[in-house]
Amino acid sequence: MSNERNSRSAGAEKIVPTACSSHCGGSCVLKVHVKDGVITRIETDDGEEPQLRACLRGRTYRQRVYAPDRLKYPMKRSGARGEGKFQRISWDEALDTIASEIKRVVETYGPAAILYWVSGGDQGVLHDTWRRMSRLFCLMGGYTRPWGLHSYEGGIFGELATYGTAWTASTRDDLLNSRLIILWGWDPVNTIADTNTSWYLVQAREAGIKIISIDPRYTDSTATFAHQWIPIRPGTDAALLIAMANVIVTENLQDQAFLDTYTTGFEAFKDYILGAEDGIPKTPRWAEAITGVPARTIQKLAKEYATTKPAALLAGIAPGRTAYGEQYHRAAIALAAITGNVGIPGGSPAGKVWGPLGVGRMGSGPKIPRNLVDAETPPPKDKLPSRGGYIYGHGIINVFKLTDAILKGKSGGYPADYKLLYLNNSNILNQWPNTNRIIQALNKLEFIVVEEQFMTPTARFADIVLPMTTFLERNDVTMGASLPLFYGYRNKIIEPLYETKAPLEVANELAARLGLTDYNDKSEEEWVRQIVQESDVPDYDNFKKQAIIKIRLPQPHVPFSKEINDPANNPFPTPSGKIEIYSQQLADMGNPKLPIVPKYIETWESLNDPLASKYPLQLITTHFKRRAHTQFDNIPWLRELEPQAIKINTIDAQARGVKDGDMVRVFNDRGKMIIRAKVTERIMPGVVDLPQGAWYSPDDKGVDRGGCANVLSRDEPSPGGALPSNTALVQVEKA
Ligand SMILES: Nc1nc2c(c(=O)[nH]1)N[C@H]1C(S)=C(S)[C@@H](COP(=O)(O)OP(=O)(O)OC[C@H]3O[C@@H](n4cnc5c(=O)[nH]c(N)nc54)[C@H](O)[C@@H]3O)O[C@H]1N2
Ligand SMILES: Nc1nc2c(c(=O)[nH]1)N[C@H]1C(S)=C(S)[C@@H](COP(=O)(O)OP(=O)(O)OC[C@H]3O[C@@H](n4cnc5c(=O)[nH]c(N)nc54)[C@H](O)[C@@H]3O)O[C@H]1N2
Ligand SMILES: [Mo]
Repeated sequence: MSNERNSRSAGAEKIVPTACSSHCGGSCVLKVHVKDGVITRIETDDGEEPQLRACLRGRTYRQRVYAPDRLKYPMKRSGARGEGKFQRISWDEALDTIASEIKRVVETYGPAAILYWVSGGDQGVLHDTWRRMSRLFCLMGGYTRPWGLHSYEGGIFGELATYGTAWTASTRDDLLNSRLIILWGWDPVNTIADTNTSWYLVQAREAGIKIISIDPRYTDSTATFAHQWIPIRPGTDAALLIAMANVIVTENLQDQAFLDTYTTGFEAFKDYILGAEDGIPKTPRWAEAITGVPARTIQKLAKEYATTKPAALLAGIAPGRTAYGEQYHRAAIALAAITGNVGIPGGSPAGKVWGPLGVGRMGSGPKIPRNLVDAETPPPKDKLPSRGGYIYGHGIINVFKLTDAILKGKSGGYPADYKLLYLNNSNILNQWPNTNRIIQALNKLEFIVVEEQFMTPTARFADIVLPMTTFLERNDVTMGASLPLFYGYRNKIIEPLYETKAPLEVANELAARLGLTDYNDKSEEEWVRQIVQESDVPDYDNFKKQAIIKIRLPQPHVPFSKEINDPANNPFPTPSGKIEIYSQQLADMGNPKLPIVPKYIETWESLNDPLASKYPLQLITTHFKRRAHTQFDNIPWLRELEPQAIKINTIDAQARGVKDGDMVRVFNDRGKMIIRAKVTERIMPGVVDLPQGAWYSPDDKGVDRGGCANVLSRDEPSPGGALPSNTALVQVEKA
């Protein structure tokens, strides 16, 4: 019996399993109770270990599905952009209008004038990726597709430059083989990155493995797992790593045999760290002045890392979301190589701590024809090749340059003038840097379509808003980014509410109106079947019934073990076949901001910037436990947990006469907000933290009352393409 029919059979309550995957970096089991076609409650995995237990967000999903503010009907804008005035229209009117606007823009300006962006709002293979609409636009001649990942473009850059691949993550069970674990800018208790990371860290702690946390905040992870907390000024991590390398080399603690066998360019790096290159030895004292970490602490940390083997330097991705964040990632990788911690159990290649493993296989859905817009535009100069299948690697404009590109177009040197923006699974007004500038950019566009579940800050700027299903109202599959790794069947548990539609259905109807007769010949069910057939899952019907198939790995996944154990037959995928501490590819780029060996480059808006006299506090914008970015911010049960507030150290608060719970004004030249202050010792002086993802909600003077971090952030990507969302100076005053 199909689950659809299950859910409709009167009276009896059914429990249908499915996989939550809501842009949080994890993926978990939900067991959804349904009675008479209505979800009555949600439970999670209570089966054999390792379980995939959902967090508070997954367990409140019922409130999200039935939220009174769900978008119910297609709507067209009837007021100014951002004003929030909309009027209900029929699906026919909505789709006819969108199709005719797409046609008009392609005919008048050419396909490059169409921008399409999709983020990770949800993670179903069929409905929620960029494929279905990319196919549609490519059949129309192409579209402008930005490249770059919000999360860890700095990490990808560092990994590609040094290892030649961005697939460097280990499975978390390997942590139990370590003797020392360094949580570098990482708080997995709150920011999920694989469902069970905390579970393995608990076991590591219980096994007596030493854990050190390096973070401007005394995080929940620090409190729960760490033996030592080393606070550090944001954006200075490369300096700390480079000083550690200085200590290791000065004391001759490097793994010279490893360096000789597997790496190139150590000598050039040595010249930099010892000062032969520029006359400045990168000593602990040098780094103390930059990072705020005492020289003695640096000395001890360096020796401990070099002499406790194997050691896992877990390079979190947040320090990489700073200006020149790619240097932090390159320096971390260099340090892992210098100490011979690459490719061995319990070590860590110190690439980004989170990312695909290359384990398991899943089909991919609709095929995408060649994008002629990409083909006609020269590739960007600063992008490294062989991105290892990263989907956000294609395209011609860095996503964080898009605001500028919309505002300036050809006159600013961009390949086209941009006119139409189509968005799904993303909330860019809130999540891209520099909200006020994005507002200007959105106001310049001729037509904006947003597919959404809620009237988000971005949707308020759309000309047409399309009401979409949640994943519980359609069939799809996903691959869980977790340990255990798993294949997840996302069962359609209830019928679509109100007039919502599933993404593929919208694309089908648009394609028909655009005359694209060969757009799609498969139903949802046929697509899901095909995707599963292309995967390693043997039995479709059983998969649909069980929903979760855990992949058991015989042993922890250790990246680069082949390259280390049998180097003759397994060169690294770099031009030299070695770990490239020195990169000829970067030398060829000739960009001094992308140096050939990892270097510390002072960020813009650092404490030495003259701007610091006006705006003396460094702002970081962390991921929040009660949201996945902007998602779930409107869910009452979750709102009860913790209010949106800016965290400020007691010393900084006292200097401003601010008490815990007071309202404060936070501002810089880019924007202003009024928000509650959380006064705490758990953040270092000089740094404030405003959790990202709160919904932008300006008052009538344009002052944000929602606490949207990007009102304050700067829209300039790091040279390697990263979103520098942890680099900004602000001032805080009592409101
Ligand atoms: N609950 C929840 N979980 C999530 C998400 C979410 O929105 N909510 N989002 C998911 C996604 S898509 C992503 S990309 C990841 C993001 O995951 P992360 O980037 O790891 O998360 P953050 O909370 O931004 O930052 C982690 C830690 O880095 C510290 N930090 C910030 N700047 C610096 C710095 O310059 N140096 C050092 N040493 N530390 C610094 C912060 O204080 C914080 O404790 O999280 C995923 N998981
Ligand atoms: N200042 C600052 N800014 C940041 C960050 C930071 O750390 N600091 N982090 C960055 C990072 S790492 C990331 S990944 C991005 C995240 O940026 P986004 O991915 O844009 O943020 P989300 O809130 O996940 O937005 C997803 C939207 O998709 C909608 N959605 C969910 N499911 C569906 C669906 O099935 N169909 C449709 N059509 N819509 C759906 C949700 O309602 C939501 O509005 O933010 C980035 N921005
Ligand atoms: Mo992300």
